[in-house]
Amino acid sequence: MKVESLVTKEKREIEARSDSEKTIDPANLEMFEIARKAGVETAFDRVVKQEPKCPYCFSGLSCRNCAMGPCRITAKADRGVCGATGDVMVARGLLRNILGGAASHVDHARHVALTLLHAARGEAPYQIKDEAKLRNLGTMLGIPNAESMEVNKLAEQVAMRALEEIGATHANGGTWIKMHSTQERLETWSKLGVLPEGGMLPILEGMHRTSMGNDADPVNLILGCIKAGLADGFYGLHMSTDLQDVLFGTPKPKFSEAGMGVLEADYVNIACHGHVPILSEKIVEAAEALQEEAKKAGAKGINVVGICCTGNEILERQGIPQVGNELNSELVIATGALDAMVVDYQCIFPALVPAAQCFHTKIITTAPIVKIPGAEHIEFDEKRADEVAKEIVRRAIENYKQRDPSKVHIPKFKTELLAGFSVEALLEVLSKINSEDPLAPLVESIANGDIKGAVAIVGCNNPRVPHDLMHVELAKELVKRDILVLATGCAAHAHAKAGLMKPEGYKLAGERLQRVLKALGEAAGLEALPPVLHFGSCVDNSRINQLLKALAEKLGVAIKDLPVAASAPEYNTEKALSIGTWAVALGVTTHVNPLPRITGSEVVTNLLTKDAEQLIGAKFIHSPDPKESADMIEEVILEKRRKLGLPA
Ligand code: SF4
Ligand code: MSK
Repeated sequence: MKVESLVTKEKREIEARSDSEKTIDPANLEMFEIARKAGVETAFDRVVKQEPKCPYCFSGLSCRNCAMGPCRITAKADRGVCGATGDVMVARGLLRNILGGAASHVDHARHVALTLLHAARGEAPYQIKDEAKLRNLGTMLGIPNAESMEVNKLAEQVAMRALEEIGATHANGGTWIKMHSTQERLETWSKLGVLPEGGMLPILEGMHRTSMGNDADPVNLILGCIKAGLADGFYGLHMSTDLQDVLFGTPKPKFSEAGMGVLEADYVNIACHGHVPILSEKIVEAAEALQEEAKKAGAKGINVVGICCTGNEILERQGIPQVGNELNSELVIATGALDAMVVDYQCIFPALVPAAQCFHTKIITTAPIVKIPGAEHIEFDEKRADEVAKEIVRRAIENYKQRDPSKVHIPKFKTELLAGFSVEALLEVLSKINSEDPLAPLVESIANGDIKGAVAIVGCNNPRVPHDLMHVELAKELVKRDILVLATGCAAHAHAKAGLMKPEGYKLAGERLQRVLKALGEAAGLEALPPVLHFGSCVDNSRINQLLKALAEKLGVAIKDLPVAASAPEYNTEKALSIGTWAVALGVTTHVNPLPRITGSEVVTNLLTKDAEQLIGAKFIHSPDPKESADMIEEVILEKRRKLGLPA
């Protein structure tokens, strides 16, 4: 379809959407009217005001990388002022987006590594919660005596190695990528020249090569995208998960609840929003310690709830209930029951502040790189973590007294969920069926077709797409076809709210998958395992690669040959693009929606949606429709099964 037609079609669809077509979350639906009456404008309103979209930006055919521009490709101009073609603009724009995503995750990992370092040196009030994981990491990193060294000494060395590998400037591929990759992948990346040196260099190099007067080869720029995606996957996602598990514990399955109904009318409600558990874990502890102070202020206690990925982090380790994902974040404020929203970094809408100004809610920013005019800033310093967390919780308690009960409206909707599926936890469940060889039952079910394949549904919400609809309908379509779904990020919130993460949800699966879920669930002392397994936050996509690597090595095949796929069906962030690129680099075909800004270049579109398969064994696919997306994904899985000689 021509760009102009795509732009017009999207304009028509977005402008015509009634409230009930904007979201499938009943709590959001209930809150729309209340928010409007209170004067709260949300992303659902603003997305309409952005229509129609600029067709040049929509298709990637624009550039503002230097002051000779901004430039765009038009009927009379087939090059920018410097001579950059449309293909270059598209490839360069995509790479810059991926660099933004990779930088976010690598900086997140750097923050966790520094916290581990301070904790190990006794300078920050955190303890090592998973010593076995630390020792295992130390061994994989080749640190001598990692098995017996004093725990804090080892933690210091692991943290230093992490920081060195993030900052590596010349060694080709550090240990972090090697310890989490199969030999086949390392060789493929090496041959393509995309093995990252470390976490930061591909980002630095990427910014350099995309500035005016540098890389003008779209193919070479796409290789830069893969390199940046790999830097993200291993020095962002994997490193964050590894070190967070060491500091806060490796998740184990636990029940909790999701939906706006987790807010409590008589309690001090504090929502943690953002991405790192470094602060939110401390907020949970401080809230526990200050319950009495809240009672003195007239509340029944303190209720901490989670939003987005920091929510997923405290859910998977502490069982904290989830009030919503990204497109719930503004409407949660309109309940009038939120006393503080504490944010760290990433996915924090600046519009939270004007929304909060219509109520008594305090938006508390904490990161030196995330300040919003009108928010209260209480700078977090991990060395003073307990003190700062208590100060924040006390601010929420004080603010409870400002709450206007006549403005409180909490939707009743909430649903049970089971979260905390780390690979270690999954193996523990599987070992109840086969203690000698825990992966064997999983491999057997995949081989005989009881599990036809597995799909990771991940990523954000995007008001250009009806909220949660693609996440939920795609998952339902897949599990019905005996395809197991693993979910992270805001996708996981959507699945939880739709009941796909509670044991009874297994009834939504196809008959053969139902049998497996029941057998595994019973082994774990449950009615069944849910058909969508909660694998954590966005950085925890690393856990999915950990599982793929284990399965590939067990079966003696490459990851690219496994009957698996991934989907980010409502993505919006640059991080989702870099994670998607990493997934394709791993050999996992990845569905994305909405369309990335690449349609202006046939060269780039063909590379990513066709030629990538030859180069790397996987590609990007796109469809805006859940049923059609499931058909495309199922076809990818069936093709892999055919190649492996497995029954369909
Ligand atoms: Fe225009 Fe080239 Fe400058 Fe981009 S880098 S704004 S295409 S002159
Ligand atoms: S929080 S990156 S909106 S998933 Fe990880 Fe949600 Fe996407 Fe942020």
